[in-house]
Amino acid sequence: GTAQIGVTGLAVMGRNLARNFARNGFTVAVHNRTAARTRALVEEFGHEGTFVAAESAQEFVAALERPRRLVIMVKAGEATDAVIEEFAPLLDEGDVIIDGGNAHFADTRRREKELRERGIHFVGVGISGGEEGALHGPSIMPGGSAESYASLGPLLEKIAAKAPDGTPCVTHVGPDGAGHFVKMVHNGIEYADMQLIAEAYHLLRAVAGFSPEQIAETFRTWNTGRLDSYLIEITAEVLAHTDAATGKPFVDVVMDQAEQKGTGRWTVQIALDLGVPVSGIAEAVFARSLSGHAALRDVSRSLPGPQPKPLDANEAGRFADQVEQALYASKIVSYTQGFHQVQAGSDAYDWDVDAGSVAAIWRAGCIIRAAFLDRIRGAYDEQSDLPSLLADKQFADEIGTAQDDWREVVATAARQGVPTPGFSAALAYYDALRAARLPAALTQGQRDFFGAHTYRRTDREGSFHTLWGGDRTEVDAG
Ligand code: NBP
Repeated sequence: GTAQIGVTGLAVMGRNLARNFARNGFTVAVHNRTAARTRALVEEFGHEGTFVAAESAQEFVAALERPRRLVIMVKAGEATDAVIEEFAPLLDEGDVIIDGGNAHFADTRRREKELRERGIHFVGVGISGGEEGALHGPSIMPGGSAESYASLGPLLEKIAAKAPDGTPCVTHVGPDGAGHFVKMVHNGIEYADMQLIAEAYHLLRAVAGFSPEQIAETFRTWNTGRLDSYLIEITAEVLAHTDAATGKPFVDVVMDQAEQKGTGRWTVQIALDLGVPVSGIAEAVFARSLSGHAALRDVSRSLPGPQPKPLDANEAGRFADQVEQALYASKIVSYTQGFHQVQAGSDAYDWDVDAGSVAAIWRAGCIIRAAFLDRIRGAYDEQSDLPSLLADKQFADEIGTAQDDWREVVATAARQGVPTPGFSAALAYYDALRAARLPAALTQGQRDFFGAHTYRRTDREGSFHTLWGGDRTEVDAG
């Protein structure tokens, strides 16, 4: 075969990824279960590069240069297993199967192990940036063996997004499921970012009394500063958009029930398993599910509580500045939590993930791309074993500066009855970490009371139990 890479699964993502490889000078074998898609791709985009269209699995495999590199871009789940089972028997030792779908990292670990035992490299790759990213340069998060990255990396570096300093947004994240794990956390952080922006919007609308167009303008201004990011940019676009049918702001005619495809939920599920407090991401996932409970919201609408009273113009401008501080501080916290989860996954599965490299490859191509990520990369560059982003002096200083406004915004939201689960959870996380003593001591006492679960003491080693039902003396519990 002559093709340096093959792509099977030519729906929107696979097609754009294949075109991206071809536009970068690679010969690309293309294949799809339904051959009409393969023919359509070559007819429409054949002029963009060198494609080898394959109708059958055998033809596809034969078209590939060895060791073969074969990208699967099909619907995540059973389809991925079906395609692997179709191709694996046709491959030779040392060939590389790449799954670019949104797989759960546990599935990737299972597939990698099974294929490794058959002599085939399996690389689970997180790809972020949607269809545009796939075509013009996504952020790419490959897992799998170091050996497979040696063969695959140079191709991925060509097609990946480039950070402002020119570095390709791809790195070997770590073995087996590390790439898909990091992609999952990326999506969790994306949920949190979106929720925080939504809360800022809600406050500017209800408390500052701004119109959607004014809020778009505010976000455009924020986007020239430290909040400079793709999500803030598109938020301004959405808010400035007018619905053609009604002439109303677009945001006012869209049903206020958020949907989700599930990667944010995975992040929280896995965080629970790993015991990582990703409260910001969890609140973002729950906020979407709450919004979808239409019947529950209907019966709750008449519950007592304040109606927000818009501020006068002077106060509104000052409040908007405070909201910017609250948004920025909350964003630092949600990235702190996300990076904690990356670290915890890396420790649990022995991946040795380099947090700074992860921040670096999120700087462009993906949905959470932002100037901010270069700051995070810088923090890890300075100290690669940084225990928490909040341990970075600059981030700590910035939160320190923001905190009065942040507290004021959360307090105002509570007084005016505007829900801000993201801002509030982030602030609670921050204050819990700062606390000299937590009421967890009382929790331990309660657990010992009803379940003899024992506790440790501040002044001595060991485990202890108090005889709560008896004379309340303390006994050594080992
Ligand atoms: P879809 O997720 O809609 O999958 C459609 C593709 O899967 C078609 O090529 C279809 O072939 C193929 N397929 C299915 Br369905 N079942 C199959 C089977 N049993 N055997 C062989 N092929 C099968 O495509 P997509 O939206 O392009 O996404 C592809 C992957 O990329 C997904 O895992 C997705 O989660 C991930 N992803 C998507 C985005 C995005 O923005 N859309 C972003 C990042 C990652 P057919 O043509 O014969 O039906």
